Amino acid sequence: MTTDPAVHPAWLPEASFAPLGSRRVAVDLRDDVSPVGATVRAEVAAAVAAHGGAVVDADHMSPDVVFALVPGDTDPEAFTVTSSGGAVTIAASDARGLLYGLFHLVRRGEAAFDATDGTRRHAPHSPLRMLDHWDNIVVHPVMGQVERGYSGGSIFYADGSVREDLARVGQYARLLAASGINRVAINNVNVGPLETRLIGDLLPDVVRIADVFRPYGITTHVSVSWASPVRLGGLTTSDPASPDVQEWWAGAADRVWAAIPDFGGFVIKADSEGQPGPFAYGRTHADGANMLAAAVAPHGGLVHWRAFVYNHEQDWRDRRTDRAKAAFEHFAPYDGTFADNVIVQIKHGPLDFQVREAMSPAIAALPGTRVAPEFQVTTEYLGHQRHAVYLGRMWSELLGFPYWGAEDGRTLADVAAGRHPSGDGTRVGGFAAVSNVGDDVFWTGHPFSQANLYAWGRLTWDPTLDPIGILDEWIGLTFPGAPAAVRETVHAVLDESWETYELYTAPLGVCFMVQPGSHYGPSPDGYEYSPWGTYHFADRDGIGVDRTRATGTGFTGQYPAPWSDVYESLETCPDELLLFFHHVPYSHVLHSGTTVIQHVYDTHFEGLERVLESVRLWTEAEDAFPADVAERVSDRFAEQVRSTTDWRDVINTYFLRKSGIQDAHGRTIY
Ligand code: GCV
Repeated sequence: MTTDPAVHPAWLPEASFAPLGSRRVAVDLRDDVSPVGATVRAEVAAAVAAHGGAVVDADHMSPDVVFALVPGDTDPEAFTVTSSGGAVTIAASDARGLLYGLFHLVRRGEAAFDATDGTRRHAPHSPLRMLDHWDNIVVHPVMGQVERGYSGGSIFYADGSVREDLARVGQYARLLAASGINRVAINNVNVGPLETRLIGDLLPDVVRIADVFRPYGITTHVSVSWASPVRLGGLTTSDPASPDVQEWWAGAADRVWAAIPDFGGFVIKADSEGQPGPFAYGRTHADGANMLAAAVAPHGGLVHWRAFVYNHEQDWRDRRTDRAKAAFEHFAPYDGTFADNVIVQIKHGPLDFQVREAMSPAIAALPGTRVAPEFQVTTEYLGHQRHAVYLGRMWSELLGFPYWGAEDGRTLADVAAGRHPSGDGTRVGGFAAVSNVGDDVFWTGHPFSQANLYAWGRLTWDPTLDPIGILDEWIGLTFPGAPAAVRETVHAVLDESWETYELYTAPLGVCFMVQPGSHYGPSPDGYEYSPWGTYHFADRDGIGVDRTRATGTGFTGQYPAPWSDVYESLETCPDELLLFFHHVPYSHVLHSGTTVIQHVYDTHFEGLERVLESVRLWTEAEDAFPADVAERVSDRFAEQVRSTTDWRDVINTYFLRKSGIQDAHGRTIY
């Protein structure tokens, strides 16, 4: 719990502990000796020491707050809050529940003690709430220390090895526990030769990291290379059918769990973007996943097997291949065959974390499989934490997507919790997301991007939370006691910032109009003639990808009803996904009443206008913010304005030149 004063405290500044720390607090953990129990005691002791309260005996001294271990609840992370006459009791069957209860009190502040009398149980939506770090031990010549990281170096690694001093990881663990995250994968899914050794001779370093995460209820996972038996074990094959390979993995698992008995398991990216996998041996992803699963099963371990499998060496001339179809094609046929301890981790969209793309139909196609939808907290395609973009609303919309229509009501979040309409209710998965944290003093590059990390944790705990309410919590915690202007300004800048980003970047569900490689800034044809399979097919007459069954790639057929028909038909396809599913002329009239081309112009002008308005509001209020935050945010806004202007002019000019159709309002396009 030692915090480095040089590092921004994010949503746990000392002041947020005042309501708890100024009270008389009893901690009744019976004979619990768990590391998390020790954390609960230490957090309470530190809070009362800092804020004038006291640790008291529950039986004799009528405390204001009681933390009590009470047997009964089958969910070790759940807790109940009982309010009675201004006093509050947090009860849980496990210290982990008490820790979440403690952070619940911190989050609620004084309001927790004003609550009307009563008892309420709080429990997480699912038991797997994971962050994946794409951190490399060795700095990658192109991707850097943290792949798709925009927050400096890695908090885990420096100078080619695991950091000696992991205090920063401890602070991170505390922040994550206070938001609801309970698992972290510590290295990139693109696993290099050195990183492969994390389950070999570098295992003692993983032990050290797990030791730092454990007291905050966070389980450690490692990304492994499919080629480990060859790279580490000296075998000549990684064929999952080979008894030698099976034995090697079983031995590797034995060694890992002997060193870290509560280790979480392996994350794996196989046969994807150049990573090795079972295809090389003519095996399926089910063969591969189940072989690994058998190795870790005796230890209660999990295999997070990623479904991001597609052909990245596609010929753009070949119109039959549609990258969007790949995950479904590779995984749906094997539904029901994955072992109980395999979690198939599927990106929320069928392409790659775009600002707007359709939902992945693969997520709905695996009723007999444990599924974890994967999200990106780091903003690879959403402005690299240089643009102020709050993602809570986007995630909330995605998590609430009714895969079988509004009448059925079951959502993406329901599937993650095992509530698939054709499932038996036992296939409980969870959530995963790529972290946005680095060794930056603000953790996330843009100070406002902290709100995304916070929101991700909160939504994994309860996907039905109001994302603007979560943002409000974050503001209150991060800027305690700040004048009203701070709250108002952050809301004004962030509440609709996802929609704003969509306005000034790729329109109507067109994807990948970004600079190849970096994925920052506009490049409408950047991926148009590339092997990556991400095309929009703009020509002089129109734009969009025909993914219909009638005339296109047939992707719409991967959806359950009603979406298979809703997306198939031009009449019913929602405007925001029109170009994801259909190729239309620029003169096509949207449901909104405007044409495609005019929509492009209007939204790109509006997007920049909105950003300039945000900057105006920010400039008026920046003095109300802490000086270090103000300085960083102002720098980021300067870049956002430059970049947004670029987006507006490049996209508008591209479409004017393609279509030859003038802007109806005669604005400047180049
Ligand atoms: C870790 C995208 C990113 C890659 C990333 C990959 C993945 O393609 O650009 O950097 O690799 O997704 O999710 O595996």
